[in-house]
Amino acid sequence: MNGQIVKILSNTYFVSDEKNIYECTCRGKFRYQNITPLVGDYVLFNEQEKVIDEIKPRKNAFIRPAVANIDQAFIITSVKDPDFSSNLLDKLICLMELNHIHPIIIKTKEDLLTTEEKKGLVPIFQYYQSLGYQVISNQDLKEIKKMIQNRLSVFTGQTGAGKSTLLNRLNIKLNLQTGETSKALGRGRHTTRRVEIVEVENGRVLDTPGFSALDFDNVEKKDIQKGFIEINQVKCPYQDCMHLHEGECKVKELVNLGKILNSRYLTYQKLMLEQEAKPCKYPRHS
Ligand SMILES: Nc1nc2c(ncn2[C@@H]2O[C@H](COP(=O)(O)OP(=O)(O)OP(=O)(O)O)[C@@H](O)[C@H]2O)c(=O)[nH]1
Ligand SMILES: [Mg+2]
Ligand SMILES: [Zn+2]
Repeated sequence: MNGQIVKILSNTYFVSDEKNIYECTCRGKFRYQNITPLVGDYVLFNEQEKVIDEIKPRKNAFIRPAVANIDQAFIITSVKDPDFSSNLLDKLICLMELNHIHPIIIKTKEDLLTTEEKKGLVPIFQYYQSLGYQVISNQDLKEIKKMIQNRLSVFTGQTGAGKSTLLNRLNIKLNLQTGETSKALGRGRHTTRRVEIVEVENGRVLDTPGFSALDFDNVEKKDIQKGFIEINQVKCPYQDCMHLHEGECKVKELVNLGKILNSRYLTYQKLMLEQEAKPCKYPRHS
């Protein structure tokens, strides 16, 4: 039978065929083949024996959190408590772009801002919109419900940003655990500890503990550019310009002119320099 893994608890794989959920085990062969089943995996399983026989090819896969086959990502971005972090937002957008997953920004906690503070953020979010990223408020439940239909979406973002809270509002039957931000940040860990697919309005959503340890390990320095779409399309005089130390650089010029958001360039620069500093994981033998 065909199904999808919706939750994993130690060695139990919860497989849904859209009607029922079966608590399955896995064939030992996966271990030898070095395959780790992930939440989101489409599988062939035996409903009598309750065992997964085969994992179908993946559209995409992440290591932390371990999820597969995502159609779209909602980056849950709090503007206060925890404070708005352009750095995290840009890293998450970059990671999604590199995996060919369309990111959508959902703002939370605008109710905690003064009118002045709110005004200050307007041009920033407008900039993201100008890049083609939709920006919606977590108050706009109708729009969000429309967007999650018939897809597998992931909710990601900082701990305490309000991912589980929003899911609970989208489906009042869910009753997912939510936490006080100060406690979550103080503990340095997420209220949501596991990845789980939940059903919302004909769509499926993955509640996650965020992509806190962002996975840039397997990303090549040159690829980071592709995650910053406005930077990637600039043609510099020097063809292989990394837009870092080069002299005549159009990107840096556009940043100085305010055409490229400075905070995004800073995140780009930081990521590139971090990649540069990393020891080569797979040294080449001559
Ligand atoms: N004022 C305000 N508080 C909110 C809003 N959204 C969420 N919260 C609160 O923020 C706190 C954290 O929310 P959670 O939903 O647990 O956050 P999370 O993103 O799931 O966090 P992790 O599971 O730790 O990754 C809770 O106390 C929520 O009530 C909002 O729009 N406004
Ligand atoms: Mg949560
Ligand atoms: Zn350049």
